[in-house]
Amino acid sequence: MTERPRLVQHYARFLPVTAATPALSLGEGFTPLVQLRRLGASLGLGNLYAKVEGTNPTGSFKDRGMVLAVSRALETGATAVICASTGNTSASAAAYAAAAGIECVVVLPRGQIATGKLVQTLIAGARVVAVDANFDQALTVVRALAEQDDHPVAIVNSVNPDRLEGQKTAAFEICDDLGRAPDILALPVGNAGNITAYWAGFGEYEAAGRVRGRPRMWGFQAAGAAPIVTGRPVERPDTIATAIRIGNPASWSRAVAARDESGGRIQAVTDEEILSAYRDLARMEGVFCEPSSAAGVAGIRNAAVAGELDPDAVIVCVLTGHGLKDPATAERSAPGLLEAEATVGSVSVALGW
Ligand code: AN7
Repeated sequence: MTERPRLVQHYARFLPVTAATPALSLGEGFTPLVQLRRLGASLGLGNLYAKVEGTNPTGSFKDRGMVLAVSRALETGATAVICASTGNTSASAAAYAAAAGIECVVVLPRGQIATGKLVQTLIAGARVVAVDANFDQALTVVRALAEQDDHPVAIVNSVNPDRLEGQKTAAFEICDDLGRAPDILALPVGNAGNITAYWAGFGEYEAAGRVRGRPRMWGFQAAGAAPIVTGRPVERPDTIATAIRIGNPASWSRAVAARDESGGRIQAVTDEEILSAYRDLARMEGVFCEPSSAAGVAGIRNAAVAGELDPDAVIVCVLTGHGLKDPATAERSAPGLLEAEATVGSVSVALGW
């Protein structure tokens, strides 16, 4: 069999791996960079792109870091991984733990996980504990559990540095595809690991002489869960974008550093703005992401409308997860069915032809 390149091997010189690190892979990374021609034109932007992370094996960017975190957990002799999650981390952890043949334990906020993510986690055999609490409280419990000495368990939330190391690879791919660094990178911010990882990735690629310059980092939080924007933790975060319903991000200070060192911004977008961008990505570009993932596009649209963007700027929006993760929100946001009888006449009437 001819082997395609594996993500961790391809970028190994930038990652904490050695010959002793188990080579685990589900085919993560190398995701498409899609030019958003129609949406870009509607905003007066000639170089608007989407990094479509929903094409990863479990349908989100989390696989980039999880492949490394689980490989390294194996290397150090862990027999289980544990995480708190708003859904995508758990789906990814469950899949890579299954492939590695180790146990996966998940603690998550009851009733707040999109259906696709929950069933992905369960079908892969993870043991899932639902708690009547939010993500931040679930993460606090998981961190304490991981520190107990009597269980050889590795925490695979983004407080695990291997997660962020792996997630840097998305920045490398964007630079490789564009042949340069973008002017602006726009992305949703929840626990703030991804913005931290991208900033590190762009910095390392520049330092290695692969590109000149680094993008400004533009992070967007949902208005009901925007602690970095308001400057204080949100006790009861609330947004339709359940993936980023996080009130006290673990990588808060590093996200602020990425913003400030890059001359960027971290702003809030409303649920209406998120859903509008989510629908338009599907209707105008054929790109179906989950609601949270559209936060970057919503933020870019606000900036374009405010006249803050150079029409020629190279802008990449990271679409962090696949639309099929959250069928309920899709169903509520999409047009309904037309009804007809099974005759040419009746269908024509229904279509208004
Ligand atoms: C689709 O799965 O925190 O700012 O537990 O699933 O790095 O946290 C998910 C986060 C953006 C935010 N988009 O990234 C989890 C979890 C999607 C996500 C984010 C998440 P970070």
